Amino acid sequence: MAARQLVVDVHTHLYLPRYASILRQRNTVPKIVTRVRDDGCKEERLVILKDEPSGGRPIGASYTERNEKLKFMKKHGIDISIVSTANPWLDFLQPKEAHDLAVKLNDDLEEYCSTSPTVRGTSMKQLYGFGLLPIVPHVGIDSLLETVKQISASSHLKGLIMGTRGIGKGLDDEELDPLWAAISEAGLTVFLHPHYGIPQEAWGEKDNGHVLPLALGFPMETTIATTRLILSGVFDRFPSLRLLLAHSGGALPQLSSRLASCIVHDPIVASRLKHDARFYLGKLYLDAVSYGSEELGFVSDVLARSNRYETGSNNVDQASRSIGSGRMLFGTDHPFFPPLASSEKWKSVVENLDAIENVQGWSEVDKIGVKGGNAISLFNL
Ligand code: 5CU
Repeated sequence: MAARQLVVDVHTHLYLPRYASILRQRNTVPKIVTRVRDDGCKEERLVILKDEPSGGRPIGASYTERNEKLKFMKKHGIDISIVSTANPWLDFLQPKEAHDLAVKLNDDLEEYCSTSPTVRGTSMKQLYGFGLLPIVPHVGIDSLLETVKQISASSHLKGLIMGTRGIGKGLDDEELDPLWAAISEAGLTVFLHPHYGIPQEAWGEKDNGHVLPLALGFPMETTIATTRLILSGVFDRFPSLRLLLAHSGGALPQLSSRLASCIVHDPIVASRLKHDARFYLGKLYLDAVSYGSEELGFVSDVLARSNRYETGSNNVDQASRSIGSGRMLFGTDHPFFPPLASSEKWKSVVENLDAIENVQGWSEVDKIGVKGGNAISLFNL
């Protein structure tokens, strides 16, 4: 029972030293550049997004050093982190380079996690990881399957992080079916995470800094990629596929009934799917990185309602609400969104924990689940 009350962060990133050193050698995005500040000191800056404002943002040890991750966890009362390489993963590499680097980074990550301290009073490690696949255009499926095998043989890697581009045609590409089969069979969880947002023209000409691509572009990318997966019938072909969506699934929960209605009115798509679109939402896992209790409550109700499409029951009562919250997992997005001023705790973390605490209608058990118990079960820690 004590283990159920641990806090587990499922959305927390890093750049392993091997990866950071590759970014330092690059002249094009993604890259790490060194510049001399006005005070004469040198600083490294990370440039990963297209049109990144003001030449990138400072990148410090929090991105690369394990000790910094552990210090951050301690400061915020986080017992376990399931760390993942931050975007853009291996997207900028050719297939052979991507494959070789994925294998090395997966070994590095296994080492990073397996040699981490244990959680006091348990045999669990403080760090587990999501591995990487060389999922880049024109990569052979064998290369992907080989890496799935490597990840599943690495006892501290509990899944893999993936962007939305697939091998060039997105994740609804049928050529990826053997990959979904292998991932499902291995019982690994796919952490689906955005990087590209939506086309820049949507943001207009005003200088809004990084706000629109991050607040809206990222979640819309996840929304679109997941919707395409649903429409392609992937969840009918691979019903045990476990997908964890970043940023609470973006706009998908809000749009799911509209999606269902559009499908019903489109016979070609409707005939392709075995279930109402809302059924598939109940098969997803969502991180709880949405910074507000109302949003978390809404999302868990939407997930709970999916149960109706499975059982035929019309109730959104406490039991089915727990089914909804049971698919949501605390995350921080560390080391992104550092505090603007040096403060004790990171606002982004405090807000996400407070949001969980204050959801109307979640029982104490539901909250303990979202903070850590759900992750312990999902990843069999
Ligand atoms: O602030 C950002 O750019 C990001 C990013 O690139 N990736 C991420 O996971 N969170 C924030």
